[in-house]
Amino acid sequence: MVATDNKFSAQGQSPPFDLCKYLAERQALVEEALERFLPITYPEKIYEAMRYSLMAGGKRLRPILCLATCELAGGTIEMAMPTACALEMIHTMSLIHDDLPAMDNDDYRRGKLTNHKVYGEDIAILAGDGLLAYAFEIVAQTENVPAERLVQVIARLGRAVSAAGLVGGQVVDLECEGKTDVSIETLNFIHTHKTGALLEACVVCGAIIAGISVTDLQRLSRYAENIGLAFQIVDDVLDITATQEELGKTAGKDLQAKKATYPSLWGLEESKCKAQQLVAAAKAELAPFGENARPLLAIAEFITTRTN
Ligand code: GRG
Repeated sequence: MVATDNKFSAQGQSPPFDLCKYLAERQALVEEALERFLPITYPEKIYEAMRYSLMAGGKRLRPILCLATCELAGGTIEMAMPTACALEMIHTMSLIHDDLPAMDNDDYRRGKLTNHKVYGEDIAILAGDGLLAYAFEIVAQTENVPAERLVQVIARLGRAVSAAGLVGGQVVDLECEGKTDVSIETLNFIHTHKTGALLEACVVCGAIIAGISVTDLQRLSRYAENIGLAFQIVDDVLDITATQEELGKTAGKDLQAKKATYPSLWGLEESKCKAQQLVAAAKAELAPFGENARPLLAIAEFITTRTN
């Protein structure tokens, strides 16, 4: 390893970016911070239910994106960690509610029984609500970040989860259930809101915490929009091509429910191709950031190569 690094520095090049190592290190930091933020206290039942889904693994892509953009924009991991954890709490609450019988009615998530299967629907709804509320509290209590930046972050998070974001996307998704004539415009609306809005918030909030310029924020926002849609296209592809073990949730659910997906509109190969084009467009937005953008470039690549 040292010899390889020396070879690259002798040629004036950086060694290849090790995404696996980077993700593993960041995942460990996020797990540790989440553990600290959510100890079990009275009433134990609700904290246990919140922790059951929050600490159940997952790629931790959202907090890692937030940390990465904060560092890219000159901030530190410590500055972004409360917001990174808040984003993971919001994401987890959306998964808990998405899995409820009134929504997607799923039995498995992150390789485990879904929250309502273990704790019942009443507690699962409250566990989601508890995570959502706590997310905003911990952002507001962030230390060593100017209050005006935190206010912007809170506004962005609020919008991302609102009817202008996740909630709106989910509503249109529910409306489209059982329809065979869902247009590509409607499908794009669903996913830019259901999946894209929170991924964009991750990227944008990390950068706001570090005090980025408006122009650079717009660039990162376009990067996020592109990876957000690519992420969902790959999600639809994996629903067809991956196993339940790989996904940690029921595979083939979209086909079974005759749901409109990118592969159902475009076919598998075209969908993969579109995801790659979006990733290329995302990467192009990072050009002005040079070497500092290596983690975000590698994460964009990971979106299309992931297997779960
Ligand atoms: C936010 C108030 C509020 C309500 C929630 C239920 C709902 C409204 C929205 C659904 C949002 C949803 C579940 C979108 C799907 C996003 C998605 C692709 C999830 C899978 O993400 P991964 O692969 O999962 O990153 P892991 O487990 O790795 O974190």
